Amino acid sequence: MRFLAGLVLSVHLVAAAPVAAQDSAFTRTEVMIPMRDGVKLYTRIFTPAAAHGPLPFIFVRTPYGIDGTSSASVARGYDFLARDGYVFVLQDIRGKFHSEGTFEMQRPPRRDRSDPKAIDEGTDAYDSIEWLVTNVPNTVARVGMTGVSYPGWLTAMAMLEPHPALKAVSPQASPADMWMGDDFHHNGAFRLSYGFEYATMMESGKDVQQFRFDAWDTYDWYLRLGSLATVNDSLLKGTIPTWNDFSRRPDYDAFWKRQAMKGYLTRVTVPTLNVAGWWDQEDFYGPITIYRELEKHDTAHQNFLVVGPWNHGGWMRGEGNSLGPIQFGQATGRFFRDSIMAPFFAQYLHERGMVHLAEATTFEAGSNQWRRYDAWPPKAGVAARAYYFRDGGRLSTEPPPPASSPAAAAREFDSYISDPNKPVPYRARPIQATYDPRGSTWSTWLTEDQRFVHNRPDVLSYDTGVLGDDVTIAGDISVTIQAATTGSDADWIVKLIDVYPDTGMQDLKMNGYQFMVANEVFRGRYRKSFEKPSPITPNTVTDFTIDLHTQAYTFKKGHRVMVQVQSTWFPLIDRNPQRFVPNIFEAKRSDFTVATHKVYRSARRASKIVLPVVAREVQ
Ligand code: PG9
Repeated sequence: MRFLAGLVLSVHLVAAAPVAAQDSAFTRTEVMIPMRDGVKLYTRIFTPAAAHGPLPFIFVRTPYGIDGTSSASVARGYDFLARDGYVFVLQDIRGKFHSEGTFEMQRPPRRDRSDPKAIDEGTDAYDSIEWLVTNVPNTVARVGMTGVSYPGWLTAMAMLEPHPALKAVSPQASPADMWMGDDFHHNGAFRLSYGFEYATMMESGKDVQQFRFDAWDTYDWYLRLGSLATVNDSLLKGTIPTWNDFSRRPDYDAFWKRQAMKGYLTRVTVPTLNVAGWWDQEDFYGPITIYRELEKHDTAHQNFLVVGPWNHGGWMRGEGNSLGPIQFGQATGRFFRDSIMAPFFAQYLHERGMVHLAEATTFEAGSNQWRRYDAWPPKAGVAARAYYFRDGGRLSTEPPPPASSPAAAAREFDSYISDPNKPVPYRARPIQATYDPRGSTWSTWLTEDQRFVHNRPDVLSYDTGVLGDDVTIAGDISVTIQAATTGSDADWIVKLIDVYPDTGMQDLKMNGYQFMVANEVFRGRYRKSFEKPSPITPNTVTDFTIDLHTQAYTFKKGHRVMVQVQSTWFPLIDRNPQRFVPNIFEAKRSDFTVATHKVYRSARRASKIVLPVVAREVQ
């Protein structure tokens, strides 16, 4: 989440007729724009005070409130666009802050298109654009929409059936599928802390309200909750619709599928600049998925991808020289804004200049270089290379040799005890609430040094040893775990890590730093079907294939490639009881059981990570 201006100011009086206020760079006008069903949406229009010719629009819709926006914050936040001359328009969406109507978390597209009064976020964008191009003086009917995360998703919704004046969009960090890979679940594993805190924040009132924890370290707080079956009885009393959806719809059912963008992305309607951050703690799956889905239909070559070394929305603020302690040696955010996003909108809205945007522009951290590709994942110059889990914690391109006997093969595994009552924390404690205004490490947790869990008895590690050459990857990463559990359900969390050299780093804490390059969780019950979970047969080796998504990264000579495997990641992911129950939200306290997990690394039962390694001549 990202508040537009970082501030939420006192409530303004909103009149039905336009109200204009003059401040430095822009003239601000506040209007209530009527939608097709009569609901009115609160909108602020910032017109450049010194504008000459008629100008196009940049339009941002948000559920987070526009009270905090002022001429100064627009001039500051959109400086790189303002230079080209735009009328900026910001709007509270339906049901939030000063807008009328009812908020629905990621309202899906309307079912009945023949009903002229049926609405969705796309029609609200359409009706707003119609009003703007008709009513705002000294403008041209050319509109660009953009936004990060929820506003990014609103941008994507607007492009499905675009108003004719919508000429370009940049959906940034937009979720695409909340059950499969974005804020609320990953592969069906529930993102407990984010899901709980976001749903309560958005649905406790018309504004946004942080849930008040009576603990600074939410690790303890969530553990004390016990089974999630208690949440509605003891805390929420059924008042948070999204929590009710979480708890009643644990599987990938029609509700989650209808909400997901995938099925709607059947054409590229306007030039589209998709933006993602490699270390986005909320929505990385979404923008990559939207790009890929649109790409299938991009006959006119209007669909582009940019991925940089950023956290959630990091490209829109600051210089982007670093993230957490990781250095990139250049102003990656500034580069994106000035050299990609501003020229993109200038081309399509001002019809000025031609950006020679590559199909995919990706930042390769490690070697710290921007790369331009004509496809993502790259189609040429990359070969899949398997790294096998081996004995002694080794990770090797050599597959395990055949064992001397079946009995010896049966001993070729590493095991750990996974105790859901003592889950592995996902970031170093104290784990402050996600958006705790007093401070929270949430926004950079993906860059944290994984040594804080390395060598825990319930975390396995495999590494290549010191690399003699750079290893650059570009494209998709996949993991296969051959594993058995004494329980009947289990989570598998896999982390791909760059281990920095033990000595020689100028910044002393970076010596031996374990930097997570990719990661994912897989909930074992969904290995056969996301719609119909099934128990794992205890003590039976089972194949789990996990998509670790996509990356561009160089593991430098002198570094090591490491993989860590664990079965809890708390409270990011809710605890799997490890005894199969139809709905984990209804598990009893007694269902949470200790299990022994075995990860196999024999010739017949090989566990491995497959990396898209860039061929030397292409590097
Ligand atoms: N990650 C946030 C979000 C987007 C869409 C739905 C739910 C949450 C956000 O930053 O807006």
